[in-house]
Amino acid sequence: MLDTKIALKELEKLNNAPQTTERFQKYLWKSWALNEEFKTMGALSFEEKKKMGSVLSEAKTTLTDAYESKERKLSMEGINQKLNEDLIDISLDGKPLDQGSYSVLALVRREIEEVYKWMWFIIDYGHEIVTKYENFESVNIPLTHPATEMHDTIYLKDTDPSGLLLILRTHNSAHQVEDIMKYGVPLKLGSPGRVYRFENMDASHDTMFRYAEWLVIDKNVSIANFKDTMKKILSWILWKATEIRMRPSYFPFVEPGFEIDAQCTICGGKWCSLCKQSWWIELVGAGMVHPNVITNAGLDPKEWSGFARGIGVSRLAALRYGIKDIRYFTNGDLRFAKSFS
Ligand code: FA5
Repeated sequence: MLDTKIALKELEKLNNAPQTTERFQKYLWKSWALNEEFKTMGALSFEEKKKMGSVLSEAKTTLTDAYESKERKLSMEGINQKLNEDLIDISLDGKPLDQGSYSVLALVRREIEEVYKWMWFIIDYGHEIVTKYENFESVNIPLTHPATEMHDTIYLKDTDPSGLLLILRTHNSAHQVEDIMKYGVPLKLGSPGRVYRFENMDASHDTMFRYAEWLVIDKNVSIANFKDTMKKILSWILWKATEIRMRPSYFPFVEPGFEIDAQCTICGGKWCSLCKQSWWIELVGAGMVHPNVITNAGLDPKEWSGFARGIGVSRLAALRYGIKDIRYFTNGDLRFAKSFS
């Protein structure tokens, strides 16, 4: 007869889960001694059968329970061993991930957008490809103006569906008429974005630079309104206290027109490539919106007036961070790009 104690001892010796299952199935279950014992019961009397049956059933239960608890134990041990092997020591320094960073220009643009929002301006980025008409004629720049000639403007080979020449916008003033018609009046509109010019490059001139346009159309808008908002914007974005000067200038789409310069915060006028020893850096072109632009937008210039300004964001960022050459912003040098985030 099967000795349960011997079978239990054998089970105890096994120390891996697959082997235990195999042994249990082959030896203790399918062809195990118990089965043989059950087979012999046919020849026994009723009383003997009853006795034997109860002994064998108890042995079967004991062995099955022992097997199941052994299997559970082994599988827990297996899991624990795996966990120990895969243990990650979180006290060790990890490998640093290579993190991206914002470019200086993106940081300054975001701040300009904050100022727009703070002053309740709608923001519309416009589009970098515009028709020659939008860029020039819609804002009262006659096609005979030198700015429309090839040396200032980058032309595309394509035309728009109506056959108008396409160019890369040279300023966001190109959207003034379209935006007045799109949003209606009164209007306070901010338009930041890249602009493109066919330029001789130097420390303060690039062929692509960041620009931000401000346009206000309302009744009775005055130069005082313009000056007040200009002061607030520059003191917010420039950080450093620096002298600002406003001087008369000419743009065909304003009357009168002004330019605003800031004192060079980098060299204080001694010498640097950005201001070229002139002390002043031109930052803004501006003026009171020309009646012809207001008429082009379908409004009566006797009723509606406004001011507009275009800020050179690349130069503004250079002054703010003391960068001597705006071409650093776009030359792809990661050491420069990463040093501002
Ligand atoms: C204009 O583009 C006008 N549209 C501004 C304006 C808007 C006038 C609304 C009146 C009413 P300007 O060409 O001066 O103006 O350019 C505006 C500013 O962009 C300049 O003051 C300067 O800060 C900057 N800027 C001009 N050319 C470059 C360049 N090549 N690279 C970097 N910044 C430039």
